[in-house]
Amino acid sequence: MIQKLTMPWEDRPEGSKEVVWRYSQNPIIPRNLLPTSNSIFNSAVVCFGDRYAGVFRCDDTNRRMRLHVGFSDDAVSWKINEEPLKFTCDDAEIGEWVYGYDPRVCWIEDRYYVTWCNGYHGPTIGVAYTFDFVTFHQLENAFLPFNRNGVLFPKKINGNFAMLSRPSDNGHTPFGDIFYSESPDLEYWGRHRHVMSPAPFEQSAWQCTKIGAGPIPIETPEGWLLIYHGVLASCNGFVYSFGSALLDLDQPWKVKYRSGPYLLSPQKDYECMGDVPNVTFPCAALHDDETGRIAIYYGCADTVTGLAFGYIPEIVEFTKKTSIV
Ligand code: BMA
Repeated sequence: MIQKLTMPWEDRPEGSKEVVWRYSQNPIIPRNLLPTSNSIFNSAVVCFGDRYAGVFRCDDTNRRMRLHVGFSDDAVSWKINEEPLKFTCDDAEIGEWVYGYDPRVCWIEDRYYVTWCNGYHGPTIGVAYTFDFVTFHQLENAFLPFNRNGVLFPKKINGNFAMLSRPSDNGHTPFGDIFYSESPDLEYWGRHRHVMSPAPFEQSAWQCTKIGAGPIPIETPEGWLLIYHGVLASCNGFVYSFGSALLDLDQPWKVKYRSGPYLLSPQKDYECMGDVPNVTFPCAALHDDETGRIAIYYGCADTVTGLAFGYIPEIVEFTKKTSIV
């Protein structure tokens, strides 16, 4: 999968010192794009041949959490299938749909893998693959419940598939560390390693309650660039911002640097008002190795989808310069 030069882009606004800045046309996907959608957010997009494809979290007007497939020529304007995504699965017990949300999509070797928060006696990490975004083959759930934010690495590490995840509870989880696991076959997972905990409140409060991996990590000379969300428990409820870390290339559970300040926090109306106020939740990024440009897709207030831009080398520098490790 080669990232295209036509990825979405808008220059940093004049006078802005932000490392990551918002698209002026946000939100790019309205909540009611589908006749049956209550909200479309926390979604994953990738390059797909000469266009783009994605797996979208579309909660319907029954407020059921569903996944839908979508396509786009410019990665900004999306056509999303009205019918929910249906996985094909050899094992009826695993394939039984309960709910699904917060998908990530990752190209590894010869196909796209989807991971998502899958309802199986509580939330856990569902795994499936597709070649064409039409047929999705569902595999075994990666972990025991309860778990969320399962994010694959785009290549094998030490000969194994590798995934970050965030063990949790069956509710709104007032805690949460990021862990790393490996698997030879995407079925049996082990070598679980601790990656990082929430930061001390006095040091970096936006990430002091829980943290979770966001988009697929990006390989840079300085390590795997991980954009992750962090949560502050404020007197008005949880506030979801996002920041960045650099993980060791060979041993990605070792955190080399981790940003103290956030890259982006809920500040715009569409991030602060919606079904769940004050949420910016990144699940995907497109990037271009030649220009260093990155376009980050993030859910806004659990209602709509936004886009933010930056330069990878600048985010790497920011992560190192402000690091709290
Ligand atoms: C998390 C997940 C996300 C959501 C966030 C804020 O636990 O459910 O999908 O964006 O809460 O509501």
